[in-house]
Order: sequence, then C-alpha cells, then structure tokens
Amino acid sequence: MSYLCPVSVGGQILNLDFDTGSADLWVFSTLMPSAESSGHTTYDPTKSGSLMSGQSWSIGYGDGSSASGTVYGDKVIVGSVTATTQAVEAATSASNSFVSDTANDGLLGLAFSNINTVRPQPQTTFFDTVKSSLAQPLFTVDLKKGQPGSYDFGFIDSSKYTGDITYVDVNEGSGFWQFTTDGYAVGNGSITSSSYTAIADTGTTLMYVPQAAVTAYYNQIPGSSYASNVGGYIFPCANTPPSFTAVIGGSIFTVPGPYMNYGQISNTMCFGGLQSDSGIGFSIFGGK
Ligand code: F41
Repeated sequence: MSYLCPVSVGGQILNLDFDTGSADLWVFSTLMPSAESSGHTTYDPTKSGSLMSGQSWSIGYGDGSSASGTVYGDKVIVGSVTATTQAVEAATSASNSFVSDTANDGLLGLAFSNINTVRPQPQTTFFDTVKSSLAQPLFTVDLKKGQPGSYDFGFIDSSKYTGDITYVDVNEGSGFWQFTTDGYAVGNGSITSSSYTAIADTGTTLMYVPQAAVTAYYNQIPGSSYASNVGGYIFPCANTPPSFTAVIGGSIFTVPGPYMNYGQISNTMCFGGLQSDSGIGFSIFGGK
C-alpha cells in the first residue's frame, strides 16, 4: 500500500504517490486513452498548463513499471507550499500496475533533479523548484505502520522524532538519496561490520539488502526459505520475525520485528519485509 497525498495540479486535485527514489512529477491526464485513465482523476493541461514545446519524458522503474508523455508548466500546491511554475509531466501512456491502481493518479518524485527524465531539457523536481522559498532547504519523511505518515517541506517538526538527528553524506551524483551503510544486526544479535551502499526510497515497499545480511536474518526464523514461485523469502506467519538493524553514520536504526512481516501469501506462510538486493546494484531502504 502506498501513501498518497492530495496535490493541486493546475487547480485540479490529484492523489500523488511521493517517491524519494525518482525525480519526475507525472500525472494521469486527459491525453491518455480512456481505457488507461478510467477510474483515475486526470489532469487536463488545456485548462491551465503551458505546453513546454518539444519536451517529452519516459520513465522506467525498478519494478518494471513505466510511463511516458509530454510536459506542461503549471502551478502545483502541496499543503501550504506552492510551486508557481512546475514541470508537470502529463502521461500519454502508463503501464498496467499504474492503470490498475486507481487510488493513485501519478507520482511526485523527491530524488535529485539530475535523474529527471524530461528530454531534451531535464526539469527540476517539486522540491528543487520550491527549495529557495522554504524556511530551511530540507524536507522530512515520517512513515508509520498501518496508518498515514507525513512529509514536511521546509522545517523539522521536533514532535516527530526523539534523540539526536544523525547526519550522513549523500552521494547526490547518483541521483538518489544514496549513502554508505556500515553494518547490520539481526534481532538482539551482535553487529556485523559491513560497508554497503544504500538508498532511502519511500516509493519502494520492502527493504533490499546484501545477501549475507538476508541469509543471517532468515537463519533466525525456523521454517523460513527462499520461494522462487513468489520471488522472495517467506516464513511461517506463526513466527514473529526478528528486528533488523542498520548502522548508518555511527548510529543504529532498528526496524521492529512486527514491521518485517509484509503479509500473508498462503494458509501458513508470510512474505518477508527483508529481501536480497542482488542484481539491483545497491541496497534499498524502502518501507511504505
Ligand atoms: C512506482 C515508483 C516507485 N517504484 C515502483 C513504481 C519503486 C521501485 O520500482 N522499486 C524497486 C523495486 C525493485 C527493485 C528496485 C526498485 O524490486 C527489485 O529491484
């Protein structure tokens, strides 16, 4: 399940999925065949948009989904934050997983603008567009289990965290919120030092980490196994999985065991929230 936020796009309210793992703001639009847009709220660029002539976009995501279309300049409002002229990428086509998810009318990418897919002239993300107008040049994410979370633009709400904030260098040249992670632990076990590159991706549901960490994790769950028919590690739902800890910037971050159960996939088995990153090229700290 994704977290959706109502966003005003040219005065029309669409439900957009906020994604720190991509850098395009694209929307279902009246330019799509009705077979694709049916059930979605669509952006009509003729009402308020200014065509950015000659610009187009095409994006493919890590899960194999994709979308493409044309580009308009228009006003975008998120909560109390306004981008007077934002590149709004109006879809002419979207792949089936987007078409079938009628709760979701598009994406608002919060990765770095250097991976924006508009060509020939890449465009800035909503955050880069509004950054200079914010009280502080930052946004925060507070995700919850089983209830809506929140994104704040321009300020740090001290009621949303406890303790000290840990800072880590970000390799923004990658286009992602990418940083080095220094180790992991399973449950109450000791920390294994291990340096791996990871990204913080609110658009990805699960966590994908190096195979060694995944193997160590499922070794602690009796009856767990890799199930090729469902493409991931599964475990008996009767067992509460252990917590998973990552070492980042000298601090430890622990995902509680009950959060590591993605859901039931058969009478007795559940799909694990921790999966292997092999083939991706980096680890992904997802969780939505
Ligand atoms: C909507 C935008 C966010 N993506 C899904 C569609 C996230 C995504 O593609 N994540 C992802 C999933 C993966 C992966 C790499 C990235 O599964 C295996 O490798």
